[in-house]
Amino acid sequence: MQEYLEIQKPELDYTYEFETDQLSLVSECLEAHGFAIIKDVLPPDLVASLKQAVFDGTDPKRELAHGQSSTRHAWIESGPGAWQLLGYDPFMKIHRHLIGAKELTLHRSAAIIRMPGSQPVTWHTDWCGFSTDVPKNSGDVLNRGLWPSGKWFYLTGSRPEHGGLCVIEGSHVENWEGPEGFNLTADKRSFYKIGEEEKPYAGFDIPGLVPLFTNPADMIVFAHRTYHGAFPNQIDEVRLSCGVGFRRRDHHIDIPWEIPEEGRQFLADLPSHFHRYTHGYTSINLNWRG
Ligand SMILES: O=C(O)CCC(=O)C(=O)O
Ligand SMILES: [Fe+2]
Repeated sequence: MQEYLEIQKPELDYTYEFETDQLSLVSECLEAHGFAIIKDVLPPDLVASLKQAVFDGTDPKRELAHGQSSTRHAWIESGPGAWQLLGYDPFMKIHRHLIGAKELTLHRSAAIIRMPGSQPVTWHTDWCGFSTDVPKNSGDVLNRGLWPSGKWFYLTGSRPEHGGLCVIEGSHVENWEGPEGFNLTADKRSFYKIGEEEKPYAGFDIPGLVPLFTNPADMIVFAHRTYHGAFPNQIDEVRLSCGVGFRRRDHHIDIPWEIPEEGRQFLADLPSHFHRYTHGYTSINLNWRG
């Protein structure tokens, strides 16, 4: 495997890292380049307890082995550890700004553990709006919105050697055709090198690639279409990340699944002062097929 220990933070000719009081600049950067970083969103004690909540919600018995990864979907349903974010005002203020609405509903959430030796995440967009066919899976139901995607905390830091996130600058614009030297896959969710097999690309030799370097308290935001991937975790530290996303409360989604038991339990257990965020909550059923 190629090594990614030596990749340095790039010098770009624009600013993409902002403070929590520069949210209009964040929006402008998202609009212009497709991604942004908000520095120091979380206090250190919250970072520490979120790390614990990522383990508790994703691999409570610590069974993951070297080289493995695991994603906990609907991580917000895993308990009070995750709910702390809802009670942290500076975090909610950022989301109200990004969504452009005062009343928000929990949309999607996830936590990810990538063990040392885990593989790269192949290049993709999270957005499922290229197709307007009847939904075939939960992504088609939930990921066709036009609000920012991403919104991750890499709680052990993002950097190339540690399975960090990388994005392709400018890949968020409509009719983007892929990086130079690549074609989009037929479904437009990924790309492949011209002349090679048509399957999501897993390499990091791509024009426009921006490796993201963040501290545990920093929030990574990208636009709904932005193409991204993640490096393999090549160091001896478990990679932990989590993200919680919202949509406008008045954006109703008709779900074709029953809210699973864990989702119902979450709605029953969530303290009443957080019920303002669960109007129209969909939970997720990854097994649903249309
Ligand atoms: O694990 C990562 O760093 C990226 C995850 C991701 O892009 C996804 O879950 O859609
Ligand atoms: Fe993704």
